Amino acid sequence: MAEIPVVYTPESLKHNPQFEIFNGQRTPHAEVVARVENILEALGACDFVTMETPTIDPMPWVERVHDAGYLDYLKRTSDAVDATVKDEDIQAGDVKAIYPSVFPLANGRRTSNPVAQRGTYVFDTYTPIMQGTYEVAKASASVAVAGAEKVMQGAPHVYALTRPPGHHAETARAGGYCYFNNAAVAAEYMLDHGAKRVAIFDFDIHHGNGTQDIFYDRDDVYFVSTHADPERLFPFFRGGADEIGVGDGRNYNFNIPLPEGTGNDEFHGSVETVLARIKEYKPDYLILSAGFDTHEQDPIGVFKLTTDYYQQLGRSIAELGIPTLSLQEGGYATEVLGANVVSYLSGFLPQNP
Ligand code: OKP
Ligand code: ZN
Repeated sequence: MAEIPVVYTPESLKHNPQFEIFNGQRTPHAEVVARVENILEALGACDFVTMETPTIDPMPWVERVHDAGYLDYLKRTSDAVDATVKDEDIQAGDVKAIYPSVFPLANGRRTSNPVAQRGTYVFDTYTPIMQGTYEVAKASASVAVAGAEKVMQGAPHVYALTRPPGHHAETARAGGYCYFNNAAVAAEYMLDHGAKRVAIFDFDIHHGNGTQDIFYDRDDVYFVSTHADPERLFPFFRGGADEIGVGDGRNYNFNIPLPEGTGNDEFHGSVETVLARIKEYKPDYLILSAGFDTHEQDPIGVFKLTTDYYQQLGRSIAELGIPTLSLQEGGYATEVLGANVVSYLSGFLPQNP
């Protein structure tokens, strides 16, 4: 039986963001531990996966992707959350967390004030920094790097259960539940180990603004994304079809915004367009930013894809014949997330005649 290697770390279970601030209100956080528990349960009942935990230090590649000031800020801040947030300032039972309050003006002025830095290095009020956040982000990036290593060692398809997710994290800013950009880190690892061209297809319902930002002026990484129209959904300020890259990167960024209500057939039409473009690019490797918040039951998504559809998606990707690394991004319909991942992965298995 063909097997799909899965890379995963129990460190992911330590990440426990409790709430988002939305409309000034405290609302339950969508990116919860139960997500990864549900995926693990589904994979555990699956006979075609082999599980491993990573041992690689991802920092050499994280440092290629992220700004030194940002990494320093995230480390300093997450190491000091327990001391910074006073016991009397949190509600009983809460995990201490730091959220930004003030965001930079467009005038470019910089300041070292810690309150100002919170908004300099984090772009929304959905992405708290807790004690240990830096370490858990590093563990997630290490899952991505270990997955990249396995693909480069010859595994045709690898699934890396990255949590926290990564595609919204820009060079110098966290946001959208993301701290380190796992897809970008994996791509840098591949390029550093001999790959000449890497394609990234991001099919999460949210545009991968971070990944786009990181590779916007480069032609060695082709970033392609299908997502809900940013007029409708987060991250709002990126994801338009007119964003095609700059300089050497011109025409190496390809966005396909789709309307609310997009179902299997319309979505798959766009997937075929995307895969044809990727084929033309002739990448050595293909990274998938695999978000399942396109599912019909997703509480924060607006598409109508079904669990069965993800197998067709996986199969079409596999038919390209390019070695692939799938990285977990979003997906918040917690009870069906594992089933969606398994359906997707089953599409990569050789087909029985
Ligand atoms: C992260 B990933 C709902 C607001 C949520 C943030 C979405 C982040 C998505 N309370 N907005 O791309 O799945
Ligand atoms: Zn998403």
